[in-house]
This record gives sequence, structure tokens and C-alpha cells, in this order.
Amino acid sequence: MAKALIIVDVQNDFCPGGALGTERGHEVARGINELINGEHDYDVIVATQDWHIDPGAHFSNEPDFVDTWPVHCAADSEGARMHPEVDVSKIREFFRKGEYTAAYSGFEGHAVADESTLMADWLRQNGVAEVEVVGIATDHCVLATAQDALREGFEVSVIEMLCSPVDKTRGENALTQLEEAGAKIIR
Ligand code: VGL
Repeated sequence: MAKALIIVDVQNDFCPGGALGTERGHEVARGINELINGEHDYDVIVATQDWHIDPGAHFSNEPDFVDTWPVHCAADSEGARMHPEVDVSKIREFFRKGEYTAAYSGFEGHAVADESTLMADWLRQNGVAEVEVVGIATDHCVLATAQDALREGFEVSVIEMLCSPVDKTRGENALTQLEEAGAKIIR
């Protein structure tokens, strides 16, 4: 069975200087780039992208940074593009999510090449049984993506150093929660 790397939302808006920049976003982008350009054992590498058109109350002028957020990752904007330090030629498929609603999990995403294919179906079609999850934000989209991966029956690992949280404590709690749910946390 195949192993996939899932790169979650390593987009400009989630990196320093972006609309919703997380502190370690750029380090994570650089680290992921080293990972995918070095020796690795992934059969496929995929990426998710927050891709908002009108996600309703997900956007707020007075965001609480837990459930509501400043405008970010507008579809086709510079902020929605992958961080420039990630070599996108290594990524086999992109899964976009959140056009008209909040969508934290990459498993809500549909393939860019074929909008009717959801990420879980695509992974199964490619023989994937095991996934490693990295990206942004540890306490939101990484958490939701890894939780869904477990629910979908994949074997799941998360590489802590290649994830960046919005909030440090919430990020640590997210990893503990994932570990308790059956994910392996690579610290
Ligand atoms: C995310 C906050 C709002 C994420 C997305 O990618 O973790 N966080 N939207």
C-alpha cells in the first residue's frame, strides 16, 4: 500500500506577512521543501488550499481568531498561492476547500484536476493507506485534516516541526488530542 504526504494550507496568507500569518509559517514552508526535495519514502505528495469566495461568517471584521477570521485566502489571490519556497512541481494534486463555507479539513477539499473527486477518494484510488500530515495551522486545518484521516481509516502521522500553530498552547493541545485519537506524532 502507498504512503502520501499531505501538505496542509502552506499558503502566503498563513505565513508571516500574510492576512493570517502564523509565526513559523515560513520555516515550515522551507522545511517541507527540504523534505520533498530530499530522500523520502512518499509514493505521492498532495496539498490542500483554503480557497474562499464567500465563506459567510468564517470571515469577520471583528475576528476572534478561533471561529472567525480576517479575510484570507481569497480564491486566485496572491494570499491563496502556495508559499514560494515550496517546490510545487513535486505536488501531484491540489485539493481546494472552503469556497462558500468554513472548511478546516483537507478532506472537504476537491481535486483541482477533477472537482467531483474528494481527497479521500483520490487517496484510495492511488492505493494510499498511510498519510503523513504537515502544514498550517496545527490547531485548525492540520488538526481537522488529521482527525478526518483517522476517521477515514488511514494510518496517520503528524510531523510537529513541520506544522505551525495560530496559538502555541492550542497547537500543543491539538497534537495531544491527535495522539489520543491514534495518530503518531513525530516530535
Ligand atoms: C485555517 C484559520 C482559518 C487553517 C484556515 O488553515 O488552519 N486557520 N482558516
